[in-house]
Amino acid sequence: MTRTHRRRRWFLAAAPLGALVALTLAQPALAGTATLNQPDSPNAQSIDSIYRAVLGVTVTIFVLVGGWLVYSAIRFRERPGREYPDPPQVRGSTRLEIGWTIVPILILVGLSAFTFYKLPKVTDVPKGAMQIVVTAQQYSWTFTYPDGKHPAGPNTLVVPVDTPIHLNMHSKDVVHDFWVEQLGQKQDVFPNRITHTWFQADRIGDYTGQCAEFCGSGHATMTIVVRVLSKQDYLNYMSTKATT
Ligand SMILES: [Cu+2]
Repeated sequence: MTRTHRRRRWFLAAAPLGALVALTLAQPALAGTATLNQPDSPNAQSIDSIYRAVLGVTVTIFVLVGGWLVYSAIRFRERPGREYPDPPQVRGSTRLEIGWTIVPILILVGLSAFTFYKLPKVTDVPKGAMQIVVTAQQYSWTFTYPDGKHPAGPNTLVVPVDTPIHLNMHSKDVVHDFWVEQLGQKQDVFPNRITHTWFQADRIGDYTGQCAEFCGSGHATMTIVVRVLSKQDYLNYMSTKATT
């Protein structure tokens, strides 16, 4: 094996790891390019970056392995009138076997470490978040504010922009699942138990979501709208609602 060959082999082994590092470093520049919907909350952005890291590494491996396979199949195909001698018959290669054991382990350890690094940003509710009680029932959501009001009616949650919102959720009947994709993770909602999720919308506008656990014949109508207002608009909204 020549030095060039050895170098090329190491490059092929190191490329997926390099891709992981590059993706990790390039995250701000690539924001929102890999998923269908733009994440608009820190927890949703963390989920998106984990997704992009896994996608980047797996696509890199797929291209390298698939590319090598296609190249070999074309380059060494049988052609009429040409004789190819049998390639050298290799039996056992300690270096190769250690290599293809260690490289996948390093890739998996790298992806796990990145996931565990990002996970607290997905699950941990920031201190001082606005507390909202979410009550799920067949087939609607009720959002109750700290003052006990639920001004927007069922299925609509009105919140200020750039403010952490802590959802304390329970169900009156069966299992439901709160999911507004652009604002973060799915979270199951149970009877007799409180589950938590949070978000902090960084853009003004309406976000749509859906109960993500089949809960009966009206499940499809169990939609969610999170209406994000500017802080001033939110204050105006709440004061007009309080007087009416
Ligand atoms: Cu439901």
